[in-house]
Amino acid sequence: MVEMYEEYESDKRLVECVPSERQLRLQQMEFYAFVHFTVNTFTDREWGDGTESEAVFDPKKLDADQWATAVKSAGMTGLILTAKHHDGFCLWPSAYTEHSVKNSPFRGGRGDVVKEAADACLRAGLRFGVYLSPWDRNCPLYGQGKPYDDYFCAQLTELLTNYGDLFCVWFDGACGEGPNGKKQEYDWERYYATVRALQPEACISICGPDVRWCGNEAGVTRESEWSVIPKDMRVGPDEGGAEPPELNATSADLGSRALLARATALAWAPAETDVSIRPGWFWHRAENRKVKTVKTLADMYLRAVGGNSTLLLNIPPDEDGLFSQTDVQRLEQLGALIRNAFAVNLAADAVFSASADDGVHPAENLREDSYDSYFKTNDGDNAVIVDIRMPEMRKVHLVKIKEDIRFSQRIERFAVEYRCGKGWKRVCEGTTVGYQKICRFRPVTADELRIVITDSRVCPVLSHVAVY
Ligand code: FUL
Repeated sequence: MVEMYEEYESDKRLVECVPSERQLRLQQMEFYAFVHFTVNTFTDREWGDGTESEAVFDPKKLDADQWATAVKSAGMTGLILTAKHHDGFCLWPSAYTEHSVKNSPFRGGRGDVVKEAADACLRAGLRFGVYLSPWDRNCPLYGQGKPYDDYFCAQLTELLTNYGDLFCVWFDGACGEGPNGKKQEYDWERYYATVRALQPEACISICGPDVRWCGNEAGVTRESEWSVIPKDMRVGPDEGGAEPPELNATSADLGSRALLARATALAWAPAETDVSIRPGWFWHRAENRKVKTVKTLADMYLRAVGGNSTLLLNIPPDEDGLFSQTDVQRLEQLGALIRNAFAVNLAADAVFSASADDGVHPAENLREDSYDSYFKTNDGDNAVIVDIRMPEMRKVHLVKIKEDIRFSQRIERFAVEYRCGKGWKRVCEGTTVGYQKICRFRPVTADELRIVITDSRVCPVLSHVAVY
């Protein structure tokens, strides 16, 4: 083993990069909701400028249980609420500003939307998280350095201590000018330390170390989504000495072997695909007929959740404080579609075998969807064929493959084939697998399928394979 690792020195670095427990938990949540709600909902804007009167915030029928029920119906596992967007208006009665629900007509000035949402999530069995924009276009302290950081951390502390366990604190990267025309340099390390101290299990997302923005707001997950990327997005020159690329969240390649070889340090940074069910993040009457179709949403779901990313789908409440009926219906239909598609695992009674294993972790371990057991080959065996023999001919169109990412992300190239007479026909080819790959293809009728792994950074470790 030791000799092997010396031989594979550069690959060893890759497999040592693994998710933290909080990252693994969030990845397993797979699909969760974003809820964008603030004064913008009433002023018909996407970005408020901070001058809005608190009086405009008046959702007369707000019912967070309606949100939670709809979110649940889609099969989502959590909800992240915009506690404060760029306009600086707080959906909770913060003690540090007058620009909040406490000066609005909502519940006679005694309301707290964050509390109502957190409680509704608890009742519905959803996990709860908060979005907090560091960019604050209302706060007079913004742009003054430490005084604003003090203000921000005080508000963060309110959110981290009064609303139960949070699964995520979502820091938006947008940074513009405040009311006095100045920009603020955020003291990120201090913000992170505050979250870690008060909610150590919460992931710090996007502008934070735990979850990576997929790089667009259109719901497009990369074909090859890597969870191991260069730490701080910095790499050295290539072999020819060419200038290092400027990497950021939108770069096409964040995790190829060639790129990682030039990185001084690596980080586990799982992708999150965020997208709104409507064109805007906030509710606008003019977009009531532009709610994404179930087909579009299902495609995004398969591409993200089936492409080594989580999916964060935004549903904005309207002026009444409710999800609109169209949105609610789409969520219900999407949920039904997903539940039906994955209702019966056609490989549950199949015989699993492999061209090789390490003698301790056989292919039969792939039947169970759990990390209690896994399938693994010997060190150095980076190509392997996993065979799935079902007891009869069955019509299949989806194959789900999961790496055991506690051992990092290893697979670089694979294909799925089915037996056709004496030969094999390929139905899909892919690159990364990671937490979960869902391969979709035209339905075929077969009693035997196989997964051909042709390239892996080190010996592959899989936790589960299912067929639908
Ligand atoms: C962006 C913001 O500017 C948008 O308004 C929205 O909140 C999106 C999720 O993040 O940076």
